[in-house]
Amino acid sequence: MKYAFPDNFWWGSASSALQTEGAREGETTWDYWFAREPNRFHNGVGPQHTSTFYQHWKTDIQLLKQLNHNSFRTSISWARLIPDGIGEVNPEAVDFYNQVIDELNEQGITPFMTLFHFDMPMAMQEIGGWENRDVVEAYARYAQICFELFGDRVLHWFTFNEPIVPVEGGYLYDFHYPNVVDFRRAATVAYHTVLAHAKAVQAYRAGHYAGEIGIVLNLTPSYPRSQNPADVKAAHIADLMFNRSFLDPVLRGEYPADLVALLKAYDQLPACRPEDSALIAEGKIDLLGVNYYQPRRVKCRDSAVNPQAPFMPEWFFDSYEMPGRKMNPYRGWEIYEPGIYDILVNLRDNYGNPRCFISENGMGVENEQRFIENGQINDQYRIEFISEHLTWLHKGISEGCNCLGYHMWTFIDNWSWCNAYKNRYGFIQLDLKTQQRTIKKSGEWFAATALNNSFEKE
Ligand code: BGP
Repeated sequence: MKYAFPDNFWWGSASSALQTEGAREGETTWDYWFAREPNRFHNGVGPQHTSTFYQHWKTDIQLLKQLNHNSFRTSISWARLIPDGIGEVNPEAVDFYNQVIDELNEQGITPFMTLFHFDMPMAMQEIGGWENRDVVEAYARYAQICFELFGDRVLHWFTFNEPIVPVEGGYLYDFHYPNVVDFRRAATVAYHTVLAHAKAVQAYRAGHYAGEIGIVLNLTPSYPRSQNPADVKAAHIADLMFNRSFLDPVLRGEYPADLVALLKAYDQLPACRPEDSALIAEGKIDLLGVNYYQPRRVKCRDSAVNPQAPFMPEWFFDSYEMPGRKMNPYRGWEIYEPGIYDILVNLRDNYGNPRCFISENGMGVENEQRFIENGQINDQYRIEFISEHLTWLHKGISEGCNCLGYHMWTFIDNWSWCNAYKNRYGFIQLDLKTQQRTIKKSGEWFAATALNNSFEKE
């Protein structure tokens, strides 16, 4: 069967500044943490060992062209542009981003720009990071500076990438700096991120720029183990905490009432100011990026909560390991292709069918060299992964979902936070020693699909 996509469908991939650029001035929390606890990073490889986009951007953009991308998302590094977060703009950073943006446009590849992809300038973290409202102001200034500098040529902006992840990693589950475990502080970080988002949207609207502004959320559909009311309630609470805590403010302009009531009941609400709700209402977006990697399966708890334990989302659910689930064993994530369709249908039916696109989807695999045939990685599993997801995406579009494109994570194998280079995601293989780039089979498959705006599958 042939799966054809709408005209002008966005075909591309996503990456981020910190994971690709290397050679950075301006310290981030990642540099600081790595210097102190290198053992937290796979094989002790830190954020300075990234895929050298800062040097190779021009030839890398040629490779994007070879992959027939018509669009590409990366991020601006706040710490590169404004090393102390709040002061002088670094002219070299302005030159660098200008060159990248201009080259992308010249090559017919529409740049999509994220303003914050997990990379907090250390100077901002030192004053409390997202717990401090001054950082919200500093971010709003940074966003405004980006719009002024690049807004004439970048027409698709994203305030944040996966804003729930720094909340989970940094303040609940100890996999990002500052390694705090404290729900109330986590809720404050999440709340201030929403305020920062809304301030950036406000500034963008006030500047009457030519393009559009949105956010990228990692939506993990919450599936209950069964239709038993206790399981259904567990899935509902997980959905409120991990999806709707950002989805509702950015699409509806307000928080779900039952999320607020739940946090209030457990005395976990952040400090709010009366003027905040009007600001949040102004943060409604034009375009939603959806990152989809895995579903979340939950069941009700089997045991009582230890009242002495720190308050956690898991007070309300246990994760559920569905027998027979398909796994990506390298990343430990379930692969569930219909999830992409369920997300789109939920957006269509419950959120007014917003303009959206798949901004990340991908499969990290370890030791891909074992698949080399005639000098090229033959990653059939990735082609299978993409085409299966695309058939579900296609079904969503044919049923009226407003999905405008599909971007893969990622372009060239890049540095993956604490996993460093353990799992490879790229269309293009990176030789860490020589920095040589070689297109994988999946890259060729994607290039053909993008060119034809369609693919064939049994
Ligand atoms: C997303 C992030 C990316 C990227 C990807 C793969 O959550 O937006 O930055 O890293 O996941 O995940 P990981 O690198 O953790 O394997």
